[in-house]
Amino acid sequence: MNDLILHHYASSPFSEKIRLVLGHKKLPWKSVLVPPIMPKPDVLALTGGYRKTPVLQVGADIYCDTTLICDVLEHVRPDPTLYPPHLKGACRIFAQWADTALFWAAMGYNLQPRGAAHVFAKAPPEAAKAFSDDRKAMSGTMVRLRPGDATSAYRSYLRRIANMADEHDFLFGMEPCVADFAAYHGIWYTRAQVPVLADILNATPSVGEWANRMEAIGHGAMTRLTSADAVTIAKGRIPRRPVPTC
Ligand SMILES: N[C@@H](CCC(=O)N[C@@H](CS)C(=O)NCC(=O)O)C(=O)O
Repeated sequence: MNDLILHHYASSPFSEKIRLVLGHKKLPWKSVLVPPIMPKPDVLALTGGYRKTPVLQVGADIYCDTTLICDVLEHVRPDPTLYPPHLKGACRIFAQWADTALFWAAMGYNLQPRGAAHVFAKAPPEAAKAFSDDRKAMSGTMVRLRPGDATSAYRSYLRRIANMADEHDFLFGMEPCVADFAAYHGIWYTRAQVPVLADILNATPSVGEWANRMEAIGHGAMTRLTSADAVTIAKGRIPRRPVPTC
């Protein structure tokens, strides 16, 4: 089995989703830190143009998008499962909602001016502008929620998650499934990256307790690798043949 190589950066919420899945499945992994903004020559060389984060590399195979990466990791180590049989449909549909509606509400709230000022407080002044320009260029015509709308939506979504966390340790039962990992990462950003805005969580204590349980899963056994070494590994391996999925 080739090593699992995650191309990611520390403050990336979708990367946190996968770091925790790796920890939950007790899969050892190699960490390649990538730039949060363009240019990303090694990432693009591996992916053929996809620039988002994270990306999973297994030998010469490159997997883009965390929904696919979760499936790959489930295939590599089925136990503990991300998709309990009786919840297979519900947890995937919930995860899709969490990775989109919940994520964009959370990030619209997290990166309102006070949050962005906190994130870039220790960076040179041009860093905030470079980040904002990069994301505008990446998003094209996508309409982002205004901070006030994002705050209302986030608050309401947190109440819905609290309804679930009030009932059991994790959202769908006593063990985490893909729904928990997808719901957690935007909330992780609030707690870990913009603690100045974390008071929004005070109204839903069970969400904080659930988030503590998610955080406790940890990232498992990780060792570092340079992106140049990752490219060399990809060059030296033969890609697997695609397998049909259903
Ligand atoms: N649908 C994608 C979304 C990934 C995503 O939007 N990641 C953010 C970082 S958390 C990103 O790519 N930002 C731009 C970048 O890193 O270049 C997935 O599930 O992997």
